[in-house]
Amino acid sequence: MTKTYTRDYWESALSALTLEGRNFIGGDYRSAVSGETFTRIRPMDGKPGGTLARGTVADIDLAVASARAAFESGVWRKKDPLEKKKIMLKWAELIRAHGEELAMLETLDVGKPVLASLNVDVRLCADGIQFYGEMIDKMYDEIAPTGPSARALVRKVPLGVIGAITPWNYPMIIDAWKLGPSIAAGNSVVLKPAEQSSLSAIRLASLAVEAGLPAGVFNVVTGYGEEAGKPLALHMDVDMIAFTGSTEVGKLIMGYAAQSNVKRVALELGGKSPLVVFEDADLDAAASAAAWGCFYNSGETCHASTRLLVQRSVQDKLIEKIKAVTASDIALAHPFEPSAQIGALIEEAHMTKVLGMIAAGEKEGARRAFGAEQVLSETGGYYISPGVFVDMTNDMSLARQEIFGPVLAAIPFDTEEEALKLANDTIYGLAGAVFTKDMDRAHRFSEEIHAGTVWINIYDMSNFATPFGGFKQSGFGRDRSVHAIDKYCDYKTIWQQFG
Ligand code: TXE
Repeated sequence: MTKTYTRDYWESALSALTLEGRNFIGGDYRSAVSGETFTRIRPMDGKPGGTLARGTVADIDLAVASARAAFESGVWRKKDPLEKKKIMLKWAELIRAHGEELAMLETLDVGKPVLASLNVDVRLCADGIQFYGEMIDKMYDEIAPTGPSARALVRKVPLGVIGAITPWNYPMIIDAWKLGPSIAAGNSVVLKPAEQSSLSAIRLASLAVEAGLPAGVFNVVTGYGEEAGKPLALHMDVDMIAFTGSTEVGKLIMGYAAQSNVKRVALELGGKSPLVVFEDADLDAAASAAAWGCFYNSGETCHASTRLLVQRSVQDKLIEKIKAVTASDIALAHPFEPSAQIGALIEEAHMTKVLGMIAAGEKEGARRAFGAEQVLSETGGYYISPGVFVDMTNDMSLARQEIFGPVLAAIPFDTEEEALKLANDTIYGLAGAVFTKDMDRAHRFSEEIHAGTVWINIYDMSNFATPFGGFKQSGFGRDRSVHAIDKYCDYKTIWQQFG
């Protein structure tokens, strides 16, 4: 029987919840070495949320030492593969079993509807840990062709200590994208979650230990980017940084790696993804995809379909349909309301930034078709309604900058050639989509869009079997799929000469 969730249900669950905001190092909770904390303000109502350890270099040093000791001891990497798999699968089960609690933590931090946290974020986090757990006893090494006088083993070995720095838009999902493959490969991890969204990461770490993951294999240090993220990326004993966040900070991470120990780097950065609609497309399907693709998670999605390139002849009709879908399907409400499809933005400063970008866009001549206004201000939270701007050109700021709010920029085109040029006229290359009934054109076009993922007649469909990541300034390295394991490993040749 499916459970009915009401706002009252979540309110009372919240009052019973203990918020743990300390670091998790070496299998245990630890206050920051400095003793300092900071308070998270809840985006749904502007009230104080969890109190978190304000981690700095001293905490990073402790966590890296703990991760290194676990790695060197072999307590995890040398464990029987079947045993390791069982632990990862148990961890995934515990995540599911604590789904409501984790969903609540995610919603308190991020402001997204709690049912989305439960049905999407928690589910995909558990699925991710399970996916990589299941791989552990199915990974084979290679024997190179050498001739009969020698045997060369090509072993895929873990790198050592991985630093993961993650953002606030899908904390649990993105954490799982880093934790699953890196831990499955035998590494130890120090995770620095975004300062806005650390609660779920701390709980994931304690559940991992409960599942049997040895202490020190997965550590969490909370804190600000400059204070905790930077020392992690600069650390001489960290072998790799797996980062998801802004392109600006991604560039800094590359610099830190170069300035320290030439650690490896994988970056999943921003986007300004085009959704291209030709006049022969199914406009209802395109409208629904454009609205959900851009507005889901309040537009705080790196691969959001923020640029709508639409053939001029169907522009007005499509915008009307997007307006209708948004009004009927994408309810904006307090995150505990069962009807809510989207909730609050991450924080007041971000809401102010998004409103500023909207105002600047209007000054440049972008015309508001609907929405994109601050709403529900009486709640104390940070809400912007989904909105569309029309009469745009691709050089306007709303079409170029990653807004990370529910704002869609509609740009008309006349020919296929022009559409392709516009689609690729961006510094980013994370995702894109094409809507047309002409399958030759769909495939021609999807081959030519410079992006890590291209959808045909749909938006934002994926599963764990598909790699995710970007071209150009959207970064490099892939999360998800069996290929994600590769970046947490290296090849080692062991040559044996006979006779
Ligand atoms: O990201 P940051 P912010 C984009 C989006 C958003 C903008 C700013 O456009 O509006 O970035 O968001 C850590 N050394 N994306 O400011 O700063 C930080 O603590 C080491 C796209 O939150 O990149 C957090 O853990 N670490 C994106 C993580 O980096 C540092 C998701 C991301 O924060 C650091 C989020 C430093 N000097 C934002 N400075 C996506 N690709 O999905 C910060 N951090």
